[in-house]
Amino acid sequence: MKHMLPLLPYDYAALEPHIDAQTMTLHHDQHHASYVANLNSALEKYPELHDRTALWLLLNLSKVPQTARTAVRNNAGGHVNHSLFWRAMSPAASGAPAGPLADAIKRDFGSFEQFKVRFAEAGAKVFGSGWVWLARAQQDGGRLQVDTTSGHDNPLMQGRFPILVNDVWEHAYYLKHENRRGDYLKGWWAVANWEEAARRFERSDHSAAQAWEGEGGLVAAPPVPRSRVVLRA
Ligand code: MN3
Repeated sequence: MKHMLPLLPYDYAALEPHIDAQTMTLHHDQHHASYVANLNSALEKYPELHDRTALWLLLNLSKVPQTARTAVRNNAGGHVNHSLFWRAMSPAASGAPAGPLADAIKRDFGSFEQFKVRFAEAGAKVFGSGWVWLARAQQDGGRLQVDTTSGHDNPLMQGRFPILVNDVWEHAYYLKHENRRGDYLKGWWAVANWEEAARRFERSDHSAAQAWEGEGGLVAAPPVPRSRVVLRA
C-alpha cells in the first residue's frame, strides 16, 4: 500500500481572501505531497509496515525500526495532520460552533470568545514550527483543552482526541502575512469548519481506541470527486 495525497475538498482559491490560492497550492501540492512521498520512501525497505495506516505508524513508533523512526514520525505526522487540517477549514464556514460542541466549549472555556483568545494565544506562542489544537481529553470527563504540538506531532500521541486544528508553520501563512502570525490566526476564524469539529466531537465521545477506528478512514479516505476540485493544468 502506498500512502496517497488526498485531494483538497474545495478549490485552491475557495478560502480567499483569508488564505490565498498560492499558499493553498504550495501547501497542499508541494508540502503535503512531500510528506506523503517521504513517508513512502522511508517505508520502502520495511514491507512488514506497508499495510499500516499513517495514523497507526504515528501511534506505534516503537514498532518502527529505529533507522526509519524519525522520518516516519515527521512524515506520517505531516500526512495525518494536513489531512485533518484541510477538513478543519471550509469556504462555507458558519463562524461559530453549535449544539453539544458549543455547550462543551462554554463549559470548559467560559465562552466561545474566551476559547478563541486561548487558541489564538497558544498558536501565537508556538516556538518554531507546530500546530494548535482544540482537543478532548479521554480522562477528566472528556474536557476540552487547547493543545500545541511541535513539528508534526499530534495530540493523539498524548491520548487526546483532535477536534479542530490550525497549522502555524510559516509555510501556512508567510506569503500573505509574512511574519505576522497573529494576523493569520485572527483571519483563520472565518474559515474554521465548525461542522467538521462538531462531527469529530461527537465521534470523540467514546474510548480513544473506538474513536480512532473510524479515523483510519480519514487518512485513507477516497478522494472527493475531481469535478469538485479545480486542478491546475
Ligand atoms: Mn503545513
